[in-house]
Amino acid sequence: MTLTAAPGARLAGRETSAWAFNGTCPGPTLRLRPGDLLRARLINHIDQPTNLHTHGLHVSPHGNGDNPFLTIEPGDSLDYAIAVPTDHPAGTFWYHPHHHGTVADQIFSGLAGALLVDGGPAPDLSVADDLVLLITDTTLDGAGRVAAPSRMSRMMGREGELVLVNGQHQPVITTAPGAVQRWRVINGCVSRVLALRLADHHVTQIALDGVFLPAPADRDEMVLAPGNRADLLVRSTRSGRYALVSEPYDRGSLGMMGGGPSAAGPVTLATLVASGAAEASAALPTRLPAPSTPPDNVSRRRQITLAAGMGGMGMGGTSFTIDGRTYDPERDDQTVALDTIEEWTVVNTSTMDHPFHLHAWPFHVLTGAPAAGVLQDVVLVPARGSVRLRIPFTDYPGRSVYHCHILDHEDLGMMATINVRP
Ligand SMILES: [Cu+2]
Repeated sequence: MTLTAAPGARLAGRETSAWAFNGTCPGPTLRLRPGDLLRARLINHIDQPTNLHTHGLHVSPHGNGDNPFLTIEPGDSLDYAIAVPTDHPAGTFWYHPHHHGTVADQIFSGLAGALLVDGGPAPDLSVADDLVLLITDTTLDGAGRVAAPSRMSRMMGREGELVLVNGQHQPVITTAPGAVQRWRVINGCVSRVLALRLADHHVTQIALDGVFLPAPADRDEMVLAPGNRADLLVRSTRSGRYALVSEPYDRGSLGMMGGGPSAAGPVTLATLVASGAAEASAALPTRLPAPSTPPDNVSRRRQITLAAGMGGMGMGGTSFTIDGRTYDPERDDQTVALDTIEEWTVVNTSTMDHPFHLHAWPFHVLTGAPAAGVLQDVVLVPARGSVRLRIPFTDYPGRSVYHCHILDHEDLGMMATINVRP
């Protein structure tokens, strides 16, 4: 397939100069199966370098694979070949550009899409609808241009005035009482943590970051850091209109930059409208495919330190570092032996939360954040806290990156490299 990044997206019902993949925001939903080879030609018709990241896929970072070091200059194209292993989890992933320095700008401008892996072990879900809810945020000016962030908002991680679901502002989702819908919710926001709540409902979470949970879990509120995904089963028992909102979430703040949640109240994302003849209430699954358990033969432990704060670089000099350094693509920050298990303690010395994301090699959360019991790829590291992760590096040699998924922080240098060597 071909993916063309170019201006001219329709967003929130308006013609804009935002960017789109293949003319739409979000871009086309890519549907793959374990064992597939994704051949994608990315054509760059925007005015800055770009590239492609298949977020959450456990695939090779090498060559023309899921390689964050590639650069596609304006006017150029690149042929990606991404082989999905036959044992890949079937679930919800997404894709977006990952060219260091402009990742936040390009996603804020509309470049993102869903990537679903079908097939593989899956529960028997008799759902009436299977919906992707790719949530992004942006700010448009009166002329339909995407607003540039202030310096302060880059420091805190920009949040857009418009929170969109599949490029639409507060769309309506229709259902029938009793019917079960699967919602594949993707937090594609540059910096915004979503704290999802559906009025008068609890929802049943069945997967996190594309992997089925050990058991279905009832949720009143579902917190998703930027990059996280959750698959939810939603069933309305009665007719009515129910708002899907994101509650204010306090990510903390840096020094004098003002604290508290960025939004004063809940942000309405969509409305679920249940109407019509009631369907026989479909059963929710009680069992899900058996999860992988954290392997216990740890061969090496490391500490990774995320820091952000007022540096010594003069007035307003704020640095975003990992282990005291800003990103350098030429440097190997961690060298890992292929076919080993490692345990990483990710320490956050700053006064705001940072979502930690490792490409290509998903991890188990052991302590410090809710342990989902499955491999995941983004974990919110709390302010002045730490998380302990167990990471199987049992396949895929190659170089890739780990970083803060507040993408403004990543662009400001809060990223580092990992080299997994045979
Ligand atoms: Cu951060």
